[in-house]
Amino acid sequence: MEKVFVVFADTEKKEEEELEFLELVKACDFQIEAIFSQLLKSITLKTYIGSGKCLEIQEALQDSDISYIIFHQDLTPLQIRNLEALFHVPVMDRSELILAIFSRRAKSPAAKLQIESAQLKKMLPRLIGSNTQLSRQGGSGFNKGSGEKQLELDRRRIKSRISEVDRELKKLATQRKTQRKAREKNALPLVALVGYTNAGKSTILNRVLTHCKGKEEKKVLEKDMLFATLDTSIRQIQLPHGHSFLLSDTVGFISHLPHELIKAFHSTLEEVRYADLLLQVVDASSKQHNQHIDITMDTLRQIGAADIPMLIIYNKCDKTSYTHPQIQNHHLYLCAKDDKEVDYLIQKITETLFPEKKVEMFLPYTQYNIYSYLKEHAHILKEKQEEEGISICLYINDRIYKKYKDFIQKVFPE
Ligand SMILES: Nc1nc2c(ncn2[C@@H]2O[C@H](COP(=O)(O)OP(=O)(O)OP(=O)(O)O)[C@@H](O)[C@H]2O)c(=O)[nH]1
Ligand SMILES: [Mg+2]
Repeated sequence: MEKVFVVFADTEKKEEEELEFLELVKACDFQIEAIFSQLLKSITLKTYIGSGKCLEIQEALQDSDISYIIFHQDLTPLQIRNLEALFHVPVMDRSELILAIFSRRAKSPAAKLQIESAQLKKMLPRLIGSNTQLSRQGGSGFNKGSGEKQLELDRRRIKSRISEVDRELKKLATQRKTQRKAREKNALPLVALVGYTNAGKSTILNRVLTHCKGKEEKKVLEKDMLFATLDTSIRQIQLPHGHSFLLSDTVGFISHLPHELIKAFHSTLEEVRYADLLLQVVDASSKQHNQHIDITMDTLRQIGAADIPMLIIYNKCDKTSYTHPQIQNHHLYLCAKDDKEVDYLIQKITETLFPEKKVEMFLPYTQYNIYSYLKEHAHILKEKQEEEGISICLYINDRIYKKYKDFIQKVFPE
């Protein structure tokens, strides 16, 4: 495990943010050797932190084998350059740390390319008068240059690699578009899980899957770790009475998600834009959950998905004093780890996607095939055999309503 120093320096103390940041550092598999905190009166332009704190870090670096010094805030290229010159150790800021996590976790070709594109774009403006960046980006295949000529060469190579990667990404986006078209042909509604990282999105996907299919093999990774999920997974969910829908799980959001990353992930998140229903999962046990909702809404606006109907799932209620399961309009209070509570969610999704009417029908005995069909595809409440046929009271969806309109005798008010 690589050892790191973490630096918190801000004009005010932000405890929750700091705790989250330490989780991010751990998610990158770093071992935290020391934490340096400074309450700043003002930000020092050249080095972000003050000279006294720089000295303290320099002293701590002696006889240590630290791989990175990680700053909680985003730094300017100049600040990074100055700090690296001072410490002789690579310096990472928040954006770079998030990119490093993504880069270590990415598995699919699309995710790998998206991260490479983001890393290269972030690296480019820093390549002016410095060559320390290239040597530590690891995996991008560029050697440490020396002198301006080498630097210019590196810049050109990076630019051409960016074009290459973006071309590949476009190809993958076209493939996804074809897959989406095929799905649209199937006319299955798409439900997308969205929300802050670690809220329980993947857990919900797995529970809904198990509940509806009882299959284990198509499960996705759920883990108490920030950014456990990077790729979009889509699963078909079969409901009773013949309904089906698609459920997608995707990368979680976080505050200050690097701008380059959002752009790079645009096509992955594109699935979300085509959803018929969003399930925003919120970790109700987090003190920051209202802020997490704001950040999720902001991110949804950025990807053009803010107007899609949404259910908000306050998850992990077992760790709170909220009553659960509980449904209040579009808000659900749940513990996704409890199978019975997942039932409520499935019920709510079904009602939202396939709204049903309560009706009374009369089917002559000559139409027994319709009766068999309804037994399988609708929710029959009451039935009575009469002389000429069967009288049934049942819930039916719009499709069935239109198909067998002629046999409906009464529609109950909602
Ligand atoms: N106590 C409790 N823990 C839960 C609940 N739901 C999920 N978890 C745990 O929360 C952690 C994160 O769950 P995930 O499903 O991986 O979260 P995610 O939203 O997919 O996270 P990312 O993919 O990292 O964005 C796991 O350790 C789950 O076991 C719940 O209702 N109660
Ligand atoms: Mg996940």
